[in-house]
Amino acid sequence: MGSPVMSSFLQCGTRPLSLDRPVVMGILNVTPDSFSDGGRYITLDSALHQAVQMQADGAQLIDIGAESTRPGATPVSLQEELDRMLPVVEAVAREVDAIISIDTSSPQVMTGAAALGAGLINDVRALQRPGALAAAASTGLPVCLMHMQGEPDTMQLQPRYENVFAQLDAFFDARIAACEAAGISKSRLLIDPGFGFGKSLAHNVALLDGLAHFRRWGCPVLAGLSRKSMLGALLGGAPVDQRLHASVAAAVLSVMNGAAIVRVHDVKATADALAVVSAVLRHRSQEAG
Ligand code: 7PM
Repeated sequence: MGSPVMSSFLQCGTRPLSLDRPVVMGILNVTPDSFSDGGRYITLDSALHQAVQMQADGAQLIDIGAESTRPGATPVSLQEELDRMLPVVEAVAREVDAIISIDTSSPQVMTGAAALGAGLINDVRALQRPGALAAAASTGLPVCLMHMQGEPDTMQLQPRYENVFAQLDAFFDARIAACEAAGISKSRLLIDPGFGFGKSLAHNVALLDGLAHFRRWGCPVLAGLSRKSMLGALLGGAPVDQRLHASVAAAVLSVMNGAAIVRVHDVKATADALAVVSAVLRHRSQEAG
């Protein structure tokens, strides 16, 4: 038996999040196009119900998002994003024993949600909107910086890289420097290569295989592959409701390759699979001592 390894954790507002075992982040969409009854807003009740279920199924983080980043989606106004998001953040913070992550690029949503008890900022635009760096800094919360090439409406048209790893390195170097200059220390940052965000299938596969590369900054790596179209493509064109097993495989590979957190829709299936992975990884670190 080796000596105990240093344990790692993130302070998410008032709550500590241990990263000693793989963490499941459950996805809670509060976009009108994310549910089938055609209603304009997801109901507070149904959002709460989903959050409670995800926590019971093993999600330690609940990622709440109100702005659809779907290619071709109509942009959401700030007021609409606030109106959808804040009541759900407030209710989940009060009722659910999980840390709330907010999937937003809007400074006003970051500060509003933080005041209601959110514990982590997840920004697919890596704090590049005007005012986002200062807003995120003022919350004191950890921030997930995701890489995206282009903007959601056009990013999948012709993704091109000279060298995808080198380009992402340069991006994260610059964003980490910008965060540090704004008073967000590296110990508050998470890194996410942004699967599907301006990447071809070959890029996505290379990034999944080489995920450990992104641990170079010493920040926890977050990976989101759940139900994404790259998995549909690998299955020969499977629709989104036929991607569960591929999503679980992708989550397992992510954690085997060094991800600390996986962002998923199917919490129970993922948490069960990761219990096996976690046992093997703990065995491995004991052997290494
Ligand atoms: C349409 C297209 C709907 C894409 C939803 C999506 C990530 C994220 C999203 C990710 C982090 C999805 C995405 N993906 N945040 N937000 N990492 N940090 O498939 O990969 O959920 S939205």
